[in-house]
Amino acid sequence: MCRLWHDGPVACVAVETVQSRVRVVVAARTLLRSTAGAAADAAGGAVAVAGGATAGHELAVDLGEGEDVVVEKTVGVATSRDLAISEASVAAVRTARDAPAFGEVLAAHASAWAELWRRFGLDLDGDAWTALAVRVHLVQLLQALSPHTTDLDVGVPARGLHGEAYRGHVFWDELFVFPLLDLRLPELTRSLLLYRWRRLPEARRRALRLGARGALFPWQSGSDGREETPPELLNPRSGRWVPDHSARQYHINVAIAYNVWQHWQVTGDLGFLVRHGAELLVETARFFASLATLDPATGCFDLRGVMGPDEFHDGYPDRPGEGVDNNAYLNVMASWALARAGEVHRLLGPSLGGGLWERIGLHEDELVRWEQVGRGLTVPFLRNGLLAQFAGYDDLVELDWAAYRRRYGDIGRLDLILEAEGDSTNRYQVSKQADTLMLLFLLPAEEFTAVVRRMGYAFDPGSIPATVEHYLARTSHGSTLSRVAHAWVLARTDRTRSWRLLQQALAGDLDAHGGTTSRGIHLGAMAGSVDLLERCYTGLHAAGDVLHLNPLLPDELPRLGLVLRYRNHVLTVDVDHDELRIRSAAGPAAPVTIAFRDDRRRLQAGRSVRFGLRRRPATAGRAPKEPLGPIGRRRGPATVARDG
Ligand code: IFM
Repeated sequence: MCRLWHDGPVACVAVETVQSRVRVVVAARTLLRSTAGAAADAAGGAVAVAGGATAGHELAVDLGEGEDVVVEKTVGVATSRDLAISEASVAAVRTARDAPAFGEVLAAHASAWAELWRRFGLDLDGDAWTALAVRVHLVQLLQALSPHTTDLDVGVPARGLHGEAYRGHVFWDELFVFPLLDLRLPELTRSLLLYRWRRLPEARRRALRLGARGALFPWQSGSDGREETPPELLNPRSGRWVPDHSARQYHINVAIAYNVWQHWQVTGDLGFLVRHGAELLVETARFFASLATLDPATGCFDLRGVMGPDEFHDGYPDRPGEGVDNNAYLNVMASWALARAGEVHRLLGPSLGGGLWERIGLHEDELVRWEQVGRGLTVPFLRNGLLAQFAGYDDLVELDWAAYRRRYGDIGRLDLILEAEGDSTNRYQVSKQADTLMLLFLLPAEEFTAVVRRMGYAFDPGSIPATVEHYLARTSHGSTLSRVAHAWVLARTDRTRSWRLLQQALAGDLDAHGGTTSRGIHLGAMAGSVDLLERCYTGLHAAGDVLHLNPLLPDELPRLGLVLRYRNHVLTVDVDHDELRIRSAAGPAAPVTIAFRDDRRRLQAGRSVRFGLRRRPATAGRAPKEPLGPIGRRRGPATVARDG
């Protein structure tokens, strides 16, 4: 539907989206002004016209020689989903008609951006290119997600609002976006989490279709949260349509649970946890608990037929499309999510949570099952003792990376290259993007170690650097998210390589040559690369009631300044290679605890704390080797035989 008309001096166009029937109205006012001051007739000079396929203004102005004329066009936009309006056309026309003159509109715009920069700015010493790239990323992020978004029922489209790629669909990319927003504009994260919460009924239906309980969020979705991953994708190299099984990426649930937990840790917003967060945690955990199957041979629980973030393996070579078994990232994070759901259940208890537990029919025996499954999920290991991406990963063939690089140059999308050769990535030890290493992207080494040990494995955190090298050598970085995650996991062991990967991540959409930026920016990588500077290089981590910082800036970054929101405090964080300074603005926030390693201090609003930092060797910051705590069931690195 498209309607064109004019309402007095305002020219209007109304359109309606085909399926969802959202009405969008654009109304324009045009003013003419002679710079000589002798007023061209503003109202009479621009006449609104509408008809046929156009709506606009006809302009007539008499100008003397050497005289300039200013044409000022102001547009009002309204949609049928806007709040506090009567009807979209009425709202758009009134906005355009009553808008102040350009100077005033510009001043309001500049002041809104100044406020955004106060909220989102990063003060980077040293490298002008990095500072510029960060600002470009933040501008793009704020085009898609801003304070305007907080009142809307919207999610995080993977390619922003910038292009048609992925049809505007929402994936798991918010996992790379929310941590930044939590510390800058937490009310926005809350609103984006509510977008997921409102779609729980659809996610429950999806879980049910798989014969499971709880909720399974869609891998790709749009307006109503139903699974919308297209069944096939076109390989432009071969011209063939190839089946797309990526909807087996049930780790989408992990992303949502993790974001709920982070939001709770950073904001301490109990109201959010009670009303929305707890239900998301419980329903996502419930799904994993019911999907898990007990293997009588090992006494362990398995998650079978899944895909990890690495989209190169949708099954074993002889069973393509059927998913793989026991993806380490999924199993460990599912265990983590089950533990968080149990923790929230205990925390809210019957007084705060009673209504919810009753409404969703949560029974004691489920809590027992969460505990059993959370502790009993299989963690696969390679024959060399390192974590395996999934069961049977090292039965796959090693790729000759050098040969493929020589032949094709950019081999990011090895899946497409191999398919065009009549081969498949399913046969090889290759990853499109961080998969196993996502564990170290999400969990600090100490927490990761504790989770795996709770699952009964005598895990040695000293194996982490070798694990990082193992998977980095087998990753093609076919997703822009990959470099962000890898720069993160290298930050403590190889700062130079971490910085290099960050620079590549920052360049992703800036050097659009040959890329897909013309079809939309990569929102996850954009926000994630800024978050890397903010949280990874400062070692910032909110856990319990403590804000931990453990900065280790790369040599290329002499100083970093941030302004963060944490538990109602506005914190100015200033860090260089010698000192960490944190000042809390005066205000009503209750004191919080800030920790630099073991040094914990209370910080009141209006006061500051300082910590001296000692330069450490490049390997510092690894999880300490602790003696194993009491573990009920202890298993050595499991060798998981692959079926079929
Ligand atoms: O969500 C990502 C996925 O991890 C890799 N392919 C692109 C998706 C959308 O950004």
